Amino acid sequence: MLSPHMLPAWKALLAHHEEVAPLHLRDLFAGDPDRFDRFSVCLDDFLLDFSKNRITEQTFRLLMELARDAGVKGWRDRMLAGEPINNTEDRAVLHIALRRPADQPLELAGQDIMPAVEAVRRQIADFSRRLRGGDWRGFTGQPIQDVVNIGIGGSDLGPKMVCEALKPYQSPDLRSHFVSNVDGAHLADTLAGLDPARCLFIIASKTFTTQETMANAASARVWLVDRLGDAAAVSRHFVAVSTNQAAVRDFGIDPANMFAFWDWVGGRYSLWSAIGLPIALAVGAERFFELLDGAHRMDEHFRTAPMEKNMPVILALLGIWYRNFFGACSHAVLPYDQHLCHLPSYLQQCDMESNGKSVNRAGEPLKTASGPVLWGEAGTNGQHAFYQLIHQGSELVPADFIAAAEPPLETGDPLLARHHPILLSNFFAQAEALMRGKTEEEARRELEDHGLDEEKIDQLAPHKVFAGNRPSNAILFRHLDPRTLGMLIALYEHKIFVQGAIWGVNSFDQWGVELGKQLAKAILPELAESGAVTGHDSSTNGLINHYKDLRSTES
Ligand code: G6Q
Repeated sequence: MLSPHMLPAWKALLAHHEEVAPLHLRDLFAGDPDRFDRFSVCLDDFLLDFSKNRITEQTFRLLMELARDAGVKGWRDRMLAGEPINNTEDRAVLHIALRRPADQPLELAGQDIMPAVEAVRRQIADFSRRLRGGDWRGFTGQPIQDVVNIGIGGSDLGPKMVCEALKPYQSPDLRSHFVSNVDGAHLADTLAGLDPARCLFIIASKTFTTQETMANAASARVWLVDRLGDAAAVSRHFVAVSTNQAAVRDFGIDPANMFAFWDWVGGRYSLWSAIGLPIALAVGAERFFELLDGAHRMDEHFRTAPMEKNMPVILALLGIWYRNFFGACSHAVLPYDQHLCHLPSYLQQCDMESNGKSVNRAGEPLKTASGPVLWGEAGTNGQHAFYQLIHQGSELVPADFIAAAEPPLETGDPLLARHHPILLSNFFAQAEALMRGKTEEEARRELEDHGLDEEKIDQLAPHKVFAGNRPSNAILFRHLDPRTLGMLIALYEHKIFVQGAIWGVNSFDQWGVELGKQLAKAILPELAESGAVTGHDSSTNGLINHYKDLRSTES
């Protein structure tokens, strides 16, 4: 397979990087009053400002050429047409079908998949209406008050992030909980204080074999049956979301209470499927469908907008510019929105599991770097924690700033309105500070204004200098409503896709998570056996044996 570094545009970018690296964003802005207009795109009220990036018009042209040389359009069309682009698992990648209008057929292996998608949507809407309306009741006849989603990875992070993001739209009568960790503390802490008669458990697992989820599901069942005193209660308190009907039945869940999805939906791309059931229960099916509509809006933008105006393509190319030409190892996601507090960890999975690869689709070692470490935190907390490194550290950390211009519509709370301008002033200021920096001259002048003597100024000035020239994107929309959230998530999904296409990796498998699982399976029985283990390396043997000693002696 042709490595991207062999493409003419890549080579041109390498040479061009030498010219751009010394340029300062401050000067680029000073020299071009239209820079914002030149380097920003709008879709409805959703704005992407990418003008604070270390690019010139020539950089932008070359990056677009790279996308063309790498055949991004072709890969996009193959994905949208349902070709099995997940080649190591021989699967299509069709999460876009999950947010597609039902009356637009989409064929996979000669069959229109939209009727099946629509049937599950109707099942979700029906169940959500019954549960939220109090028609679906627990075993003792009480309405449900707590929904506990048990799942992990893609069966947890998406719905958890979205439920938090749409908190202002949630019904106060129904609380959402998410249990993922196999550490019993996660389940025990969640269940403490819950009334089993008013709990609904959603067992969310594509495979229905995942160790953590199955262990948590089994313990939740014991907890419920012990407290309600009848195994028959399971059918009123457990539903499943899975592709594995046989395993769901074996667990004791009536297949009538199972919500299906399909192997062409990757785990980390599955919140749009029945994996989104907790979202529909929390905010209502209509809101869930608005989320799908928003994602579809972005899908259409990705499909039809010219590359130069295409937000996912632009974000992807900028990421590649920093990763492969500036050697940036990480990328920060900084939502100035408390309700987006789980967005960084959600995107961490979506991005790092998709593009954290070191062989290409053909299994050959990559000759370029691939996905960076993605991290972040809701603003303004990060400002008082790690922003120091982004401003003055030795690493270049490109960042995405994300904010809504207004607090969510649904909340009439004046407290939010009062705080919002303070929050947004920080959103604007941090990106500006990263870009501009503070020169030595400015730093010295400030110290002089504070009345410091020459010696103190000489001593402090180097610490007060900010080099600036630190790139960022800004995403600004009106409200964090379901539709806008759908657009935002789909934007990142497609960005990740475009990057994978350029690096030549399969963004839709995740073999890297397998080895640890296999080893844990082998180690679990060893923990129960008496005597020392000897079959591993000396470190693993030593750790297991120390664990056994600690467990066999009293503290
Ligand atoms: C995501 C991955 C992974 C998966 C979990 C849970 O793309 O495939 O995070 O979602 O391992 O898997 P199950 O849904 O099968 O339990």
